[in-house]
Formats: sequence, structure tokens, C-alpha cells
Amino acid sequence: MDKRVCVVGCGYIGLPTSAMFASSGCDVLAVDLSERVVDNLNAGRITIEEPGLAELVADAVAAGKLRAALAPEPADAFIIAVPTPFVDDGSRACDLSYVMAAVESVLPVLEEGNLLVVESTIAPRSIDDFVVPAVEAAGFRVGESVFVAHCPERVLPGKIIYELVNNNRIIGGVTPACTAAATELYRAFVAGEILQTEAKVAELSKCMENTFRDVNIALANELAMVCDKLDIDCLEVIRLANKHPRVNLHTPGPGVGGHCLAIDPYFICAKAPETARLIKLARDINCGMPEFVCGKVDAHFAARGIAPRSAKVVALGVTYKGNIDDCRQSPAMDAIALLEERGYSVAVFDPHVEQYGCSDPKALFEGADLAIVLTDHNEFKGDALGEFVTAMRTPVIYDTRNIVSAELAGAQVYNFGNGYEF
Ligand code: SAJ
Repeated sequence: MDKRVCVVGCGYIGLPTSAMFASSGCDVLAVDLSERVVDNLNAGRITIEEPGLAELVADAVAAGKLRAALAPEPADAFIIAVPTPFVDDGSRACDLSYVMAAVESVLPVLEEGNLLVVESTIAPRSIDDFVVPAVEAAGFRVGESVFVAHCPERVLPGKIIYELVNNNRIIGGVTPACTAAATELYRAFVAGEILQTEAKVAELSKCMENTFRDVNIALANELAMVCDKLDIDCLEVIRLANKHPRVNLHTPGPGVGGHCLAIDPYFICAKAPETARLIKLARDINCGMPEFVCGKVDAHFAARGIAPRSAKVVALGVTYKGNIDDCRQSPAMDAIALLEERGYSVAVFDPHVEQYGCSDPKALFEGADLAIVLTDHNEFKGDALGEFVTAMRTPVIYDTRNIVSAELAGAQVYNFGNGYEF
């Protein structure tokens, strides 16, 4: 394909997308506000970590197919891949300001026949209610003189290049002509199925994918709390219920983090606050899990007559899930803050986060009364903590991720299955 493609936003999605279009023959201009990102890219270097991306970018730049700039230039297609944070006012509604600024930056160079695609995750109806009016205010007729679509990304960091090519792709146009134009563009590198629909359907299906997971995790977390009250092993309940061919209970834990599951459901709630009750309740349940976990720690020490200020706790893991270095919206961070607020002395260890790394982890366990596992890193799984627990004053482990061997030598291990004993 020999189209000119301009991608606005050179982050985890925009940069790999630029590289994919360039390697499929398009002339790509990658736009970013950061001079550092632009200069590095023009020198063939990248500023994010993603397997396979550095080579792809270096080759595309060397071949003259990919270059970077601070502002958009005329092209056949424009792709918006900027962040969508949430509004920090309690509603956590979708903050469209970066997306709209990116759209505004494209308008001065937009020409008749062009295609404008938003890839950023956005609340349902954002394209129809905000992007289309902005484009039409600049003198175009969407579906006639320019074409607008939403094509949400669904890739998992660490596997972005593979998933960009092979995942099924939802393409939602404002009109059928818009859908057709975007489909033709993405065929440049997408090998997966292209699922054509309307823009607002594409927006809501992306938000619902992550909401489905969040609601199901909330159900598992609620079950863990019910089992705690009733002295029932919830992990055994889940194991047995999941033997049913149509049941798939998720895994309970200290809460839900990351920039997707912990954010996208609010985009729906903010659009229909009176109606999206289950989605909001699931968010509340998952956000309450760090508090539940800390309540268990309080009860454990209270039963032994130990005040929080006399107890030393080792917190294992700060990231929102295992084997990554991402701490965004991490429930582990929330649990640690709550323990510190209560007066516990907390030593934090996370081998995946520089700030919390430690050359001698055993020293952190010295004299500790409790180790609490908050993230499912491989370094904490099975018997891996065995070499450290010997340094503890009371070798007790509270494993909120259900990854430590129940028979770990030299320690008493509690998890969401036997946690009612904790
Ligand atoms: N978690 C549980 N119990 C479970 C499963 C997960 O407590 O049974 C927790 C994890 O520990 C973590 C959080 O949920 O804190 C989210 O982890 P995740 O692996 O489910 O999701 P993300 O945020 O890393 O990636 C998701 C993915 N979406 C879905 O699986 C529906 C990914 O495919 C999307 O590309 C990504 O969101 C996105 O960008 O939307």
C-alpha cells in the first residue's frame, strides 16, 4: 500500500501502529508533542520498551518510510492514538481533551477525501457527539467529503506487534462509507478478521470488553468475602463450580489495577449513571479490596494483642499484575498506603520496579511479623519465599494472589482459600 499516513501520538499504540503501516509500504509521519521522542525517532531510536519494535522502527526509518515531526502534515489518512485519562472529579468520566486537541491539530491540514481514525479508548458516543461536530465545523461533510471512524486497539503490552497483526479488529465508521475507507486502510497489515460496525458500537464494545472482566473479578472478590464470613474455602468453591461447562468464575485478589479494567467501566457509568448500576457496584467492590485485605491484617494482629505500630510487615509487589513494571492504579500500592496509614512499619519489595528492588531481600524480612503477597510475580511463586522466611520474627504469609505453596517449609501460609483462619 502506498498511502500517506499521519499518526498523532507516539506511545505504546501509536508508535507500533506507525511502524506497521511503514513496513507495509505506507509513507508514515509520526507526530508527537515531545521533541525528545521526535528527535529519537528520526534517528531510528525508540523511547518505549516493546519486543521487536526497535528493529521495526530502525528499518522503517532507514528505508525512508517513517519519519517524525511535532505537527501533522497533509496525508491520506490520520490516526489519533493519544491517551484518554479520566476526569479527576469523582465521576471518572472519559477526559477527551487530548483526543480533541489531536483532532484540532489535524483540521488545518485535512483535505477532501481524507480518512480520520480515532484509536484511543473513548466513551460511547464520543465520535458522534464531539469528533464529527468538530470536523463538520471545519467545513467538511462526514461520510461525503471526509471519512471518520473509531478503530479501538486491543493489544497486550509485550505482545503488541504480534497482536496488531493477528487480533480481530473492530472498525466502526460514522457511515458505511467511513467504515469501508477505514477497512481498506487497516487491511494494509491486519491479518485478523475485520469486524465492521458503527462508531458508537465500536466505542462501547471496547469499553465492555474490559468491563466484562472487571465485573467478573468483582464477583470472585465478593465470593471471597462471603466465604471469609462463612468459613468456607472459596478457592475450592471456584475450582468445583468451574467444573460446570458454562461457568468460569475468575480469581479473587487484592483488587483490580492497570489503565484499562480500572478505568474503562467508569466511561460507561459516567454516560449512564442511573442505569449502569452493576458496572458501578463492581468497581466499588474491586476498589474496596485493599481495605478488606488490610482489615484481615488488623484482625490477625488484634487477635494476638499486637498493635499496628509494634508490627513489621513485608509487602511483596507493587505493580498491578505479575511480571510487569506497571504501577498504574495498582491495588498493591493502595494496600501498602492503607497499612502505613494504620501505623504498621512496612518494608516494600518488588524485583520488577527499580525503586523497590533490593540486592539483599532477606534483610527486609529480618524481624518481620507478616509477609503479604500483593502481586503475582514469578519471584514469589511456589517455594520461592522459603529462603527469606527464616529471617522473620513470626514466619506468617498472607498470600492475596494464591501463588505461594501452602506447604512452604518454615512458614504458616494463608490465602483467599483458608483466609478465614487468618
Ligand atoms: N485480575 C484479578 N483476577 C482475575 C484476573 C485479573 O484480580 O481473575 C486483576 C489483575 O491482577 C490486574 C487486573 O485484574 O490487577 C487487570 O489485569 P488483566 O490482565 O485482566 O488486564 P490488563 O489491564 O493488563 O489488559 C486488559 C486486557 N483486556 C481484557 O482481557 C478484556 C487486554 O486485552 C486489553 O488490551 C487491555 O486491557 C486494554 O488496553 O484495554
